[in-house]
Amino acid sequence: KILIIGACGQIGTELTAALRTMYGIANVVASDIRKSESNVFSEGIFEVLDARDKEAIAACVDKHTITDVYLMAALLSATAEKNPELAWDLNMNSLLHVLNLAKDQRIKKVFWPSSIAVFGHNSPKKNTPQHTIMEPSTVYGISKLSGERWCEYYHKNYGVDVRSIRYPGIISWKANPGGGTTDYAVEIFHEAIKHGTYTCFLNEDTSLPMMFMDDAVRATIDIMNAEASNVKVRSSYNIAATSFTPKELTIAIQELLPDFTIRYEPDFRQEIADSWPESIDDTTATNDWNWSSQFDMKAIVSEMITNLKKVLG
Ligand code: VAH
Repeated sequence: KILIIGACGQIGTELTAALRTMYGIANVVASDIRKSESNVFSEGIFEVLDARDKEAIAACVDKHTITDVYLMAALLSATAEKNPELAWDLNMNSLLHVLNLAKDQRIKKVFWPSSIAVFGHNSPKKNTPQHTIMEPSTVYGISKLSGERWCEYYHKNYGVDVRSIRYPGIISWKANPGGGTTDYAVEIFHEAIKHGTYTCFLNEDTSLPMMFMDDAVRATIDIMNAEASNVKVRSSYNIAATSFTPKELTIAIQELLPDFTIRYEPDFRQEIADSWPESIDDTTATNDWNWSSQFDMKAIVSEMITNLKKVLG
């Protein structure tokens, strides 16, 4: 059985729905520090669970005979800068609790999300390689780079079957992101439809790697289902779909919403974004477990506007 920790987050919500469709609702236990309003959780098992509580996680694993854990709980980049100690505690200790359960063979498999935030100012900016200089300057990036090192260590020294992906900014309409720097790329659609205008917290030419949620969820399930021998990278895999700037996104939105206008008021998140890559090389993931993205920027804009028009009415 599967346990998703942090199931109510942006990725967790859609991952819960996808895994329940795939494996049956009774075989996927959702958990988070509190239950969200999403109708995804109106059926199936939900456990209130603090990802920092080692005993509570172990008890949940035993209660539901869990074999696979998807650990999606974390403070994202912007929030983590405001709460460094909490971010380190949650992002790091939750991973060590789950890795130790796998080391003690109380669970069989772990998925843990990393991020392009593991790269820093002196990493190559364009087509950032799978293996390169990594000097993250954010609390979130430091916790994700440390987590990658622990994942590789537990695999190498204890044979733990942990698999990981470096997510780019994720764009979705079913669940909102919380406290990230790439969140502008979700907020902009809600504001465009509701108010016809958006004040962007990054400047117009900030290019960042981005991905539609459907691609991210498929990548997550695919790497978990890949043959263990094909998962050669046990730190975390680069994956990519598209990269764009707020200006490029605005032009694409205006093709469908011609009256949309944008203003730019960069805030503290500009410095975070400036430390990250502009684009990612994901050749290794393609070679090892056949990864390929399906949604480019135009497709993302169409999906977001079509669906948000229905949801927002
Ligand atoms: C964030 N959405 O903005 C997350 C992600 C690469 C971005 O890590 O912090």
